[in-house]
Amino acid sequence: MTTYFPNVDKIQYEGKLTANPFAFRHYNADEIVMGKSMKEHLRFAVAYWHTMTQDGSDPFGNPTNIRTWEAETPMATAKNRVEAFFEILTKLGVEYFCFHDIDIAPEGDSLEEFFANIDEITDLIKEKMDETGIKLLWNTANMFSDPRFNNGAASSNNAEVFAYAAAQVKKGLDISKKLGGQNYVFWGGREGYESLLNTDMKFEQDNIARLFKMAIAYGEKIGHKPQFLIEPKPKEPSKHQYDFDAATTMAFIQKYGLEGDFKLNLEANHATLAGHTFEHELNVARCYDALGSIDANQGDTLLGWDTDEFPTNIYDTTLAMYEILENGGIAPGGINFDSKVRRSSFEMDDLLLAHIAGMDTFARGLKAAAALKEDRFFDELKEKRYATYQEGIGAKIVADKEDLETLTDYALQHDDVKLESSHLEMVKSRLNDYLV
Ligand code: XLS
Ligand code: NI
Ligand code: NI
Repeated sequence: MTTYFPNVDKIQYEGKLTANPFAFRHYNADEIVMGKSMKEHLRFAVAYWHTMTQDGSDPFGNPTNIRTWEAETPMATAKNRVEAFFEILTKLGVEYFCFHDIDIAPEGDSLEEFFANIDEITDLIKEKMDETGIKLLWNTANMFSDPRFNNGAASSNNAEVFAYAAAQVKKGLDISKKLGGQNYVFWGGREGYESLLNTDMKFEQDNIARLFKMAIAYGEKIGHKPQFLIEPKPKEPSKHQYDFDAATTMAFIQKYGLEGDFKLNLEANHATLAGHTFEHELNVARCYDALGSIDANQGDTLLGWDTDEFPTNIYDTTLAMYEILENGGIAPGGINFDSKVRRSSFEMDDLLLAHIAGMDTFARGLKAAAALKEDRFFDELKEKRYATYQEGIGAKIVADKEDLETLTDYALQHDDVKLESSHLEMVKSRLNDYLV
């Protein structure tokens, strides 16, 4: 059997003092944190697109990545990729993966050929899954790259495009069933508009909901119910995407009565593009009991686009993991590295090194978040901050026993309101103690 990473064995936990770059320094899969192993908490997944198909090109430069799986024909390359991908997963000890239909199989010259290619490649993937025990976290249909999706997929002005997208979603659900997919994602890359001058926004959104309802109905028909997820993003490629952020997407989900079947897949870099922190988006989702899964990466605050960098910021992963602990975990979702190596990290081994960095950063986040939770750090802060609702008039307000008239009587007697300082600088400094 060919190995694509001949210099690297299965990556082990060696502790933070190790000099071995191909070792985990913080991620110790079986270590128990708050009653659960790290791997159960984190449910890491590798993204097929960034890891297997991204070539390092950008709008100003040619591909840079050296990828030894390139072969004579697209189908031969696709098959090599499956081998290499499972080698990566196995060596990293990652148990889940995610893909778009076009990542795994060449599109060929017709939809029929595309579907046949998908069937052949998913047979191969299934064999590998059975052999290794690796599972499918989610798959999705790429309904944004091909020129036919110029004006969107379900939100396209052209009904034939809608039909084409529907066929891709049907196939996506068929392969989800075949591979035991735990979730199914919709990211509406071009479900938005370029100009309101020629756009019927309500009609387009009604159509998106129509496609989602068809997906629910088809899942029921074939007896396969993955958790459906919508991945919000404010812009790029569209100027304005309908699933702008968690709150906007929840309004959509509620408007169309999709709460029972849909949750959110939240991505760190999309949060920052929307002008939010990642933890804000996770917290919004939790308010609606709709935190489904996460796309782990990080953006660059100096750049205004989706740079999809591997997460290395422990402040961010700590606050994200805190939200996940508060959520009681992320299953059946997971932590998918929707992250790509920088253009200058072009060697094969960088794929492993980058994932090790991301996994270690999340492991540190998990440990810090667990300590914050065990110490009741945020709980105590918040209990103190909202203490006036624990007794007296506050307790009556939250018990819904007051109204505008009774509160006016109260306020007239108590108009000398005293506030307490938040001491926020001290709080942030104490939080730092958990990060190192
Ligand atoms: C792009 C998105 C995409 C989704 C899956 O910005 O993050 O990769 O995760 O279509
Ligand atoms: Ni994503
Ligand atoms: Ni993204």
